[in-house]
Amino acid sequence: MAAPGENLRVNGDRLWDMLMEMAKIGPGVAGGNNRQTLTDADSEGRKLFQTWCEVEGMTIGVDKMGTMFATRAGTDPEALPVYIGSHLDTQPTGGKFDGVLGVLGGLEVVRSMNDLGIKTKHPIVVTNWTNEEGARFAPAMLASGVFAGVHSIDYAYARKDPEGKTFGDELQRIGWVGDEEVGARKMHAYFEYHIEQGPILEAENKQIGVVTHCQGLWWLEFTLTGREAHTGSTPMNMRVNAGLAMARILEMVQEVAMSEQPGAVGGVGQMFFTPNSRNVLPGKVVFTVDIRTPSQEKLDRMRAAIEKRAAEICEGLGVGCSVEAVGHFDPVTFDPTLVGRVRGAAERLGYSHMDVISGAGHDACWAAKVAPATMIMCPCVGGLSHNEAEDISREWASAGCDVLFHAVLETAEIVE
Ligand code: HGY
Ligand code: MN
Ligand code: MN
Repeated sequence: MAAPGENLRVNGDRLWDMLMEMAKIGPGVAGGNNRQTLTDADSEGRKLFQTWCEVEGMTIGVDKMGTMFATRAGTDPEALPVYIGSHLDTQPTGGKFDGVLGVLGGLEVVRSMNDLGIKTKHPIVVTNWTNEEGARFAPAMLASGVFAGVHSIDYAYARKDPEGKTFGDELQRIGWVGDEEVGARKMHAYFEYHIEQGPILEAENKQIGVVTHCQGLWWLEFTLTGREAHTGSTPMNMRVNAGLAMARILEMVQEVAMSEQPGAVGGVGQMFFTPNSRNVLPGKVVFTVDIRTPSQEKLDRMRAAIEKRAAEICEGLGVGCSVEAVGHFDPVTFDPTLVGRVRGAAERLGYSHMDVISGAGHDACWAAKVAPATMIMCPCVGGLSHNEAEDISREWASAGCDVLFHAVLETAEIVE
């Protein structure tokens, strides 16, 4: 395929204005966003995205997981579309750019194509995946997982949030249950543009991350059962202390991850004590261990070690222990041809770049199971993400979108 001329660029100011406009929906308390999946704020963000797409002459399809597909027609109706996707849902204390940059960056590519009157053989479809974050309903990347055949839609609809509300009911409540069968769409290729969410690109002073792989992940949800008792009058030797067991397991997870350096992480972001009263020893503790590494061998070894040692810790304290894997994907290798187009676009455009492995999980990880897929990354300030202070520069945002523009045009085949 002929590569586009190096002078083709997106409208960076327009992209930035869209990002700031979307950031007004579901504001956080510290400058970021709390636009969690299937909330009213999520629905409002979806409507704004739909309006912007329709202004560009795109047609909107929605599937039964609520995922949105905005299509710009190609010249060959038989040609499979090139998809550009990411997510508009955020963490409870999320930033303005995680996921949103990829959806609105895709829309900016279409707007630039419209400005320049560019026609392509393959249609372009900009996608907003439902529940990428997995913050409210585990696991993460739920809708793209159903699309890729990893989860059934019944499993997805039954997932519950901490208040016991189900995914299916909440999707119905906000009025975003579409009519398309999930996964019926076929892709010619899939691109995802995303902030790095780590410190490497900024530290190496690179504008573009050429993403070759994504590390694998396990989310292991532990349920520890102790005995509720008075924190004051219960002698230490009579305690069945699930809280202590949890603390020792967290320390052990840190130790296991450190023993697998370099290139392995492990930690806990969420835990629930029951009854969660200051002067009652917890009868139940529920928490999710998140472990990740690009190495399949390390990933499996870490999971086995953590589950074995957690059982030993609990046995020693007389605490009940059960574990359920509530999230998983193996390390992902992205499509070398598409990765080469991203690298070639960065070079053609004169942007500094380096190959990176994605530390965070993305919908691209599941898209890669059903189509050639890859990612493009831009730096973020201090590598910070999943924090309301998440920040990027306008220059970084538009440089990455220029690379997306070129890689997509090369794949969708410009028609003169
Ligand atoms: O967990 C992740 O890596 C992503 O942010 N959902
Ligand atoms: Mn994301
Ligand atoms: Mn995220």
